[in-house]
Amino acid sequence: MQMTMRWFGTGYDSVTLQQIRQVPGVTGVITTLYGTRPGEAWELKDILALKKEVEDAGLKIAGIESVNIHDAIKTGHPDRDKYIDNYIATLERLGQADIRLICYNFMPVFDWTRSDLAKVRPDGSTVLSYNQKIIDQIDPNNMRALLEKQANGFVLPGWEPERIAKLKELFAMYQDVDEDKLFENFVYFLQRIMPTCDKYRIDMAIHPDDPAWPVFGLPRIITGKEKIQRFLKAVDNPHNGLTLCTGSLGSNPKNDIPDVIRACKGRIHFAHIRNLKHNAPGDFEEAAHLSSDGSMDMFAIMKALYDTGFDGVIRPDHGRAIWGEVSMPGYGLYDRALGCAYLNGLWEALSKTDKR
Ligand code: CS2
Ligand code: MN
Repeated sequence: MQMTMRWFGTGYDSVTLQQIRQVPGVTGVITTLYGTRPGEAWELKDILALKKEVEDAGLKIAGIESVNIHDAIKTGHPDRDKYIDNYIATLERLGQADIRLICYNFMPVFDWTRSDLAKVRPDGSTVLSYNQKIIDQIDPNNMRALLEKQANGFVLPGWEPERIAKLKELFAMYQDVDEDKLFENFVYFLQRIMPTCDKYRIDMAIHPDDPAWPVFGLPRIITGKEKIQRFLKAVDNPHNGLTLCTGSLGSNPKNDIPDVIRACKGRIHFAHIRNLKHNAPGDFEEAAHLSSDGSMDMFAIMKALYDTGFDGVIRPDHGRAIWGEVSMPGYGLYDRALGCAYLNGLWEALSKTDKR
């Protein structure tokens, strides 16, 4: 496996490449052209400039998170082919720049959803949390204001202000899109991009829905093992794969993550590893990566990856805000660096135990 950290780019991230370079075992970053909008074709020169900046700092671009998908593609709007052509142009240019891993999601309207971005834990750290009872009382039109207030001045990933500003129009676009329709549109998109992925050997890695159930009445299609297997089968190409995000899939405690890992052997191209603490059904908060701080068995998760021969890219996912750090919620340096050290330790123990 290749250990990486997510980096949003100069001007968008409080963490620097120089800091990431000093986290033991981290050799690459997962990044994006954060200023682009869903539906845009990325320019090769912008991709190459980003690549140069990362490489000048002694790191590599291990993959892109995300190349976001325009809502016309998700809703099957008559305009969708134009946006898929742009997506293909972006993939070609990334392929030309030798970047071969793309994380993206197919969630309607909202990317991840949380009810609080700074819940205080007993040790004084703060974390992102979700409580369905609170979400049920929120008008989705107020979600943006609620999250922005707690974003420490950063633009949140997937919550592009220009897009979210047109929330009423967005909800209207999805009015007739149920789960089946969304799935059909997803398959249509994948079938159109696969020839380009084959040509450049690009691995597409869909991110699971977060949380793993419908929110605000919007359909969700990547929520658990059966649905994941359904989409892997629908487009049965090794380049059509999964981002195994433990925090997103694990939001539903019924999802047995080691079992999902074993069932998707060979199709997991990217792993987001983080821990959650479940308080009650539909009520969870993020935790430190260490198993004992949350509800998940991180050893069992890493072991399933190890045992299935996972050799893809991995990153610690959201961390807690600790030691007074101010950053984009979930994306500070300190707790994610602790996460890297811990996950690297589990991996070293797994591989040395195996070899002896
Ligand atoms: C990420 C997602 O910060 C997060 O929660 O895991 O925003 C993820 O980057 C997207 O869903 C992938 O497109
Ligand atoms: Mn994730």
